[in-house]
Amino acid sequence: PFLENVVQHPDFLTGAYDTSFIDTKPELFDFVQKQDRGTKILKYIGLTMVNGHPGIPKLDKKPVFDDVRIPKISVKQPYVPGTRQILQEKGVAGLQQWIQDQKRVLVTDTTFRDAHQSLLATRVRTYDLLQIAEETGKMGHDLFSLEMWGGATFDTSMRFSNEDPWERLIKLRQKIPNILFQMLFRGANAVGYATYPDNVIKKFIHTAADTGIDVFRIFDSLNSIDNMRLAIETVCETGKVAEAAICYTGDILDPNRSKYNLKYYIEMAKELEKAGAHILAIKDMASLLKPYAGYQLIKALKEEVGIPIHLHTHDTSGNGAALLLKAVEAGVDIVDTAIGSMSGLTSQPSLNSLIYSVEHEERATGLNDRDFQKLSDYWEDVRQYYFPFESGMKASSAEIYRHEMPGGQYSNLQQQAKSVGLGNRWEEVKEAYSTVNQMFGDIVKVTPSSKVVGDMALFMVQNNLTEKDVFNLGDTLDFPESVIQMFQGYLGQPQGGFPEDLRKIIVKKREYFTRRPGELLPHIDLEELRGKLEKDLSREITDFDILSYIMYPKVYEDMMKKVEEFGDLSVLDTPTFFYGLAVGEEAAVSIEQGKTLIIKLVMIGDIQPDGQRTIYFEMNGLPREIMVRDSS
Ligand code: 3PY
Ligand code: ZN
Repeated sequence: PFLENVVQHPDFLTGAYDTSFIDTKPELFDFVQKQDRGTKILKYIGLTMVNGHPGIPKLDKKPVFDDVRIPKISVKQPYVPGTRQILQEKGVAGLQQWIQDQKRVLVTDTTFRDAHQSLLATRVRTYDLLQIAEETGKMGHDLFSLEMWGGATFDTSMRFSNEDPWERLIKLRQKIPNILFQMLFRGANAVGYATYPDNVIKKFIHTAADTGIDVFRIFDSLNSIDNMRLAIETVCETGKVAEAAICYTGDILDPNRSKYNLKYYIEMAKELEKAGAHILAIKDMASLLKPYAGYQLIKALKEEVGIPIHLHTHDTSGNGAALLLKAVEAGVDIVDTAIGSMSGLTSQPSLNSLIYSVEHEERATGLNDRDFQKLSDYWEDVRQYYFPFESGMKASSAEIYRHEMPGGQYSNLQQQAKSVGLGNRWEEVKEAYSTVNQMFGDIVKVTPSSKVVGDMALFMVQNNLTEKDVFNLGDTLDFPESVIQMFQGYLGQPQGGFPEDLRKIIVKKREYFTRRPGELLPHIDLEELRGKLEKDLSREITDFDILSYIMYPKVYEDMMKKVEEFGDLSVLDTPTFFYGLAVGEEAAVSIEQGKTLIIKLVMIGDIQPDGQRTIYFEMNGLPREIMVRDSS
């Protein structure tokens, strides 16, 4: 390694050295860590070559991808001040006033969060977000916000990408200083699937606000306002924007489905305004809000509440663009859309198409279609890398009105079904999803309640159970833990409560309660936890670590083990991360500012009797061999 350092030193390469070369260059002895990082990365690439990436069927050959088109803009081009500066300069009330003063319809771009959560099982990596971040900031300065965090991204970045979600936030913030950053926050469930103690909710919001989140879209998976109040109040304390959501389910136009009617939503909206919300979101997570229903709902809300209205929908039904138009006519203030090539189907309707659909009209977006086309070109290219995570859905589907599965859940549940061997029974899983909803009393389905419905649907299909079987055999069935807990009251209460007969069958002898679950959970002593983690992991533990650990203890620990084993994998380009290298191919891996490893795969050795293979690489021109276990 010492010799490696010498021959690679810039002064050595240019000949600018004399006899004091070694004495004056202590960095030449700095090889232990450097070699270590390189070795870890080689080991990861070797394992990926031999065994494939977890969750991706092993391919014979690395796929060939088109070059990525990155829009050419000058690094000197300044960032035009945007909504973030309005919030910083005028505060929340000033921002609210500014929104109300706009004639144009304002636009949120969800590409960095919900679009890939909905299309690609939430797998888009920080690398690909960072590569387009500066361009997005510079070209997208007229956007209202970028939804770029929260929802499932927090879990999946650690679970599947080995990435710290907080680092993603910090790095994106550095590159996009001018547009409001928006996150999806699951109320008392934060960014997890369970209810967390009140002190954790407060700590999470304060930390996220300090780290760069400006707009918190807060919802509750059963539309329980009691579960949302603390989050709304805490966001208000931070000086950031509390956007409270009504989750839309059912059909306000259908006289036979009166549980969630117009009156229900208007009352909920008024209560959220009273609770301190600065913006009201209509969260149509499953693409159920039909265009004319949307018009009626927004018209009524504009009359009944004084805060701006932000519409979130998915395009699963194919009626998304029509809904947006009707919403614009009804006076909606802000709408969610995704960049063209990441839009449609289970994702949001297309931002690029919206620009044209209201162009030359009074409420035109003011966004530059050419710039957004360039951003769309980038995502079209990058999306190819993630092909194993595509849902296979080829066209919009009106069956969504029947199964009511949220867009963000569709591709994720499909992956979950595959992982338990139900890939070829996906049709049955969707059908069961709808049956379970009715069994549960027709509830709002959005994370985490939607995950519970999904878990129950998988459970029924896996065990070949009908609705009748569940009632007849209930006493003998071990229901999934998430289902038991929801019926115990751990997510709060749905409109009208849970059906009593099913509760008895599911909860059995366990206790259940109907109070706000957050009230019952003891606070977590964060400093005690910090001490414990510092001891266990022998390193300094930040607030980020503590919060990640509380949300996902096992996922966090597994991520830390992988970081220990492979180092920081966020530095790898996505094709290398998922598919390794082709023989003879080179990857330039920038491990830190000014330090790049050039890694070339030379050959994969034959499998040995002990199951090991030797992988022959070159790293910065020097041969390196790595032994990895072939698990085939
Ligand atoms: C999430 O909570 O992740 C969602 O996207 C809900 O729609
Ligand atoms: Zn959504």
